[in-house]
Amino acid sequence: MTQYSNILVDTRGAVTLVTLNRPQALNALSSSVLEDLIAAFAAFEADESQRCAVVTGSGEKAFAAGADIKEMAEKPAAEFYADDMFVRWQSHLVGAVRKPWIAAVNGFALGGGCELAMMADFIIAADTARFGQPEIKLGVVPGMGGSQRLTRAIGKAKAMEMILTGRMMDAAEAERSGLVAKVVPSAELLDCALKTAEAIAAMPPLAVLAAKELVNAAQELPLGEGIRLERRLFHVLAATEDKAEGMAAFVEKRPAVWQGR
Ligand code: CO8
Repeated sequence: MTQYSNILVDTRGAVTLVTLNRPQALNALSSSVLEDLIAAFAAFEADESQRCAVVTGSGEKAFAAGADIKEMAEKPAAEFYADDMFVRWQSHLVGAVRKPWIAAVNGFALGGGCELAMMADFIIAADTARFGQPEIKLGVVPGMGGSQRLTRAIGKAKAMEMILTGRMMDAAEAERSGLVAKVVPSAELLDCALKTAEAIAAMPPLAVLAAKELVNAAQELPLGEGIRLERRLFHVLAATEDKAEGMAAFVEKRPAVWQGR
């Protein structure tokens, strides 16, 4: 298995577990973390045996406390523009990944850490989780989608208040506001995220890809177009062997065996 410097990658059956591993810097997202994540996600996407991933942070304290401020502090504006810093997060961790992945958020998810969590298909949070977009306190704004994804997730009033004040939101408020799918005691976070990922990994693979595509399309498309896309993908899935198997298995009262075709 590939060795990475800033993350740990472990496969457990059909589930890939990725752990951000810079606890001394609260798992701050440096450009080397990004390189590792890009490689790990490409491997996950290409490996047919892998069906769902979980991303979490090492240590009790943080999922990720943001982009690496020490690295950014030294960076001239022209370099931010020339590198198109942040675009690769979107293209490699969102655009190029059709399989589902879950963010298991322990402790701080701030700035780029909150944005990384929101790139996941959904977030499961420990009761210790704290979310925030504190970039304003550094003289900037979110740069990896935070202003857009947070607003879609929790609505304009709360997102505006959080982004303008830089305050943190605790796990209970994040659940109430619709930012996270569920909150569990800290000690149960990884187990819960892995079990959820295993449950998804056991679903028919083509239907999983289509379901992810459709829910994500709802964030971008007008309702009529989204509903038309849903119908088309339903029709495509109706022609698969997995549809025949799933319905036959129900009628015959036996577990289905998925082929992914
Ligand atoms: N980057 C680099 N190092 C960090 C970061 C970070 N984001 N966060 C924490 N660390 C380091 C600290 O420097 C410290 O290292 P050291 O011991 O060497 O000084 C170590 O992690 C532990 O941190 P603290 O001692 O600060 O721990 P505390 O428990 O006292 O505080 C906090 C925890 C509240 C999480 C605090 O560390 C903090 O406020 N961190 C920064 C949070 C933040 O502002 N994140 C947003 C960063 S910007 C961003 O992500 C979006 C990028 C968009 C910008 C676009 C630019 C053009």
